[in-house]
Amino acid sequence: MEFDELPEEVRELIEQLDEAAEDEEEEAIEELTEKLLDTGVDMEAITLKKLSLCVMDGEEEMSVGWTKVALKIGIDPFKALLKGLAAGMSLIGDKYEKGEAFVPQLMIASSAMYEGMELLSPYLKANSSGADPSTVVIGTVEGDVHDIGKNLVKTLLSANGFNCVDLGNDVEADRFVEAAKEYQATAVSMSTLMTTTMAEMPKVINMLESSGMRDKIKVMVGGAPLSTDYAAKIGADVSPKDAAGAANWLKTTLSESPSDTENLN
Ligand code: B12
Repeated sequence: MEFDELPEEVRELIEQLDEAAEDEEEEAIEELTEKLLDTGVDMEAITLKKLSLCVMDGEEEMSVGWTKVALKIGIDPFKALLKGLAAGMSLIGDKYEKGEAFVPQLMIASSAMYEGMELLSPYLKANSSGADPSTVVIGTVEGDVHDIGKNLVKTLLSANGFNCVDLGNDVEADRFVEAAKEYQATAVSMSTLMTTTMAEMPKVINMLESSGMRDKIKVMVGGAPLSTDYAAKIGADVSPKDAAGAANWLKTTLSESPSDTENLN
């Protein structure tokens, strides 16, 4: 989707909608959305692209405005989150890695993502079968403060009916194990974005083993530097590639092996 290739009339309406979003003018947002729909243009593609660009540029009001558009035109809220808002974090992340963006821009971008995400959260409905929710202990490992991906995993797990105990970031290995025991967790989800902190993950798994909890608990690990090979090597159950994969894997696995969902005693 390249905006330059859109008809001029459409580009003008998009610009007006940007301004309405920036000024938080609800009625104008609604009206302009209708007008854009009337042009017959692919509004879903436009909105997803705009969501990612608003996050990349750290435009909080515009991110909220375009999230309203996404809801109005009925984009699946999970899609709006992952292919729109979160995709914008990846765009700014790539720029950062190329030296084209800096830490303050990353922080502003993440605020723009969270603003939109807050608006979506009531629509990210629990998708559980009515069974008691299983508990997942979730966190970013010790030494690592990156928590945007971890928060996405939490959002998707919660939306799928899991009860998440969020330990936050920079979490010491024994806190994962203590929380798993305290909350009788069915699974532990660990994130890390840095190669230097990956070795925290096997520590947690070894502790779960030595306390006799490992065979009753699923362990998911994730984050950009992780591979499925690494996950297998350290004895994790799986390393799905993204937040949606994590929620899907856990749901499927638990429904296939109900005995594994029994609480720890
Ligand atoms: C944003 C960011 C920051 C922000 C973090 C803000 C926050 N609250 O999280 C700030 C500015 C604080 C930061 C700090 C640092 N950062 Co930084 N940061 C990034 C950046 C640009 C984007 C990360 C991000 O949020 N991506 C978007 C999210 C959505 O993606 P994600 O976390 O990967 O999550 C997805 C998947 O990985 C997966 N996932 C995540 N967790 C889990 C868990 C499970 C179970 C599963 C299944 C899946 C899963 O699902 C998500 C998608 O759905 C990356 C570069 C990059 N392009 O990734 C560098 C990067 C991670 N940072 C890096 C570094 C080095 C640092 C610093 C040390 C300082 C520095 N020199 O920049 C400090 C770290 C201090 C510390 N002790 O932790 C390096 C790490 C290098 C390495 N390989 O070790 C990177 C790769 C940049 C680089 N190339 O230098 N950073």
